[in-house]
Amino acid sequence: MLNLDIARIFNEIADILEVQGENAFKIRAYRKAALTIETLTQDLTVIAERGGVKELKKIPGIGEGIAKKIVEIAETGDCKKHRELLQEMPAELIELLAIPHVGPKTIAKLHEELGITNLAGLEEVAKAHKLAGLPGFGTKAEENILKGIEQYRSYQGRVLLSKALPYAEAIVSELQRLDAVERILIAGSLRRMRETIGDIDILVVSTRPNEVMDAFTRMDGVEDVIAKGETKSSIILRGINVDLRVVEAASFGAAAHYFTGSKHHNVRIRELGMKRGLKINEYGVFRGAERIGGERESEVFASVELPYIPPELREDRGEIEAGKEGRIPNLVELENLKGDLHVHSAWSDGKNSIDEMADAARTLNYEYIAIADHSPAVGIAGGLNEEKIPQRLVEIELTNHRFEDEGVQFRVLNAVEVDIKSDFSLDFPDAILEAFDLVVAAVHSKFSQDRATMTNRIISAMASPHVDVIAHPTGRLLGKRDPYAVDMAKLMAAAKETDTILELNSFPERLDLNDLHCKMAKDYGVLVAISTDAHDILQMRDVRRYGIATARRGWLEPEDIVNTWNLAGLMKLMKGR
Ligand code: DGT
Ligand code: CA
Ligand code: CA
Repeated sequence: MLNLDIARIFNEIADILEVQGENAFKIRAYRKAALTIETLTQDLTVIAERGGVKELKKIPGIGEGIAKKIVEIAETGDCKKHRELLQEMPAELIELLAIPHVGPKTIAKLHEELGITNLAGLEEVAKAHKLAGLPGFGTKAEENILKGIEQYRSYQGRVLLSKALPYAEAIVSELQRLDAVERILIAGSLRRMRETIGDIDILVVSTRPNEVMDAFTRMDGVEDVIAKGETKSSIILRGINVDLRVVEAASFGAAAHYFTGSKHHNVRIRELGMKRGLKINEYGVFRGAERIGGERESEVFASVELPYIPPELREDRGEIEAGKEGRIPNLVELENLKGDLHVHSAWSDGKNSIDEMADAARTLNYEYIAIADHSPAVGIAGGLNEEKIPQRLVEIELTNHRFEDEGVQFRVLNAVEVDIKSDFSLDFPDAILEAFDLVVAAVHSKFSQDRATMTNRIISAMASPHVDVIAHPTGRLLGKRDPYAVDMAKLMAAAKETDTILELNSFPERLDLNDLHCKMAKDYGVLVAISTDAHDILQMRDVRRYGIATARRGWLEPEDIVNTWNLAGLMKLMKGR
């Protein structure tokens, strides 16, 4: 069983316990274990088989009780507690947690008072206005739930990139072990790193396709085999559709190009081929009956006189014209990042100390991080208030002195994520803001303001002489919350005018700026910060890849991104400092 499956079991246990109103401490233990397991690099079942409970307990976040359950899962493939809980609470009911505006308490009430067990039931009572009568519910709550159901439906069938990518990578590493597999590649929207994924496409080169297909359809987690053939098979794996195609080595490049898409990009390439009397398909590039290329992907591009185009650009958004004119951008890469301009510490709602965040950043080869804890208005427990600012600064300076003593070139920046309130004011006065090295500002409330108001609210923050970066500029949460109404062109123009940096928040449910906004920022000459908004050290490391992918889809080059600059260059950009 994969680590991800085990994590899913613990998350489901936590969900059910939450709906049952169980002890918060217990629930957190399961969630924490799930999170640890998701990011673990070793195979948990192997650890369990070799070292049992004793070894498992050495993993941070895994205690006695959970360690025992892991051993049970490793031995039996199942967890008794999980099974029992699923009998008490139907899985369909728990799935309702994925609907925006539906939390565990709501579900408990719906279940107890109205006997609701699934989505159809919930929608029926909401439409019949039976919710508004329940204690603690009003017409507003009912409207929100109906809206939530709509949003949930519009994303159904597509999953977040961050969910599909680890599954695809697990499939690749499993199939790679087969002798029959000569080459393997993730294709489709996943290779293009779209923010959501319809299905996973995998391409294999093999001369023994039957062996590959047998292994593929028998993998752990396969819920259904939809089709099984010599060249193509299709399965449902943990709720996600996966297509596998096997081709011969001579077709690998052509197939990689074809199955990477996008469809619109492919159509354009095929047309260019036709103009040159060529036929381009998933088997190769042909002039009449003669195959003139197709083993390598670059041969497909070369056949129509184009340079190699990176997968993230293949959306027919100008990449073909750019290729013709030699303007394919030199896209930013993970290795280009020199720091992170938006992370949290235990001084607000982060989990790690400043020291721990700084040490972790050093292992990523960074030169700086900005600890941008929340201002008080956000209302989270322990926001950074006026008393804590100097206390926190002492800690930041101690960390910086330590690095100086060690002769290490690294700096922790004294930063803040200041709230842009609904009345347009910032949550700290200028006298306080000016003392920070860097000020990140963001909207966290009254998301429903109209377009003109919200646009002006953000622009007024940009006009502050202290605000350097606007964080998550549209506030969207994929599948959960639509972007707030905001005039992006006006924001871009104002950012340019005020020399304000726009954040690309790398959280996979945010990716905000999105890919199109990144391209727009480049056109406006607005600089972008690829930030993680990490609340612990693992997030700081793991979330970056999604931000980088989105920046690449937005055509951004290293010089467009402020946190690829060195510290001296970065500090020159900061307003009035
Ligand atoms: P998805 O799965 O909805 O996130 O998006 P894709 O791009 O992965 O689309 P998918 O899985 O339907 O097909 C994989 C690739 O196969 C697609 O990117 C391009 C290629 N493809 C599929 N259908 C067609 C087609 O009708 N014409 C052409 N030229 N290519 C196609
Ligand atoms: Ca796909
Ligand atoms: Ca597909």
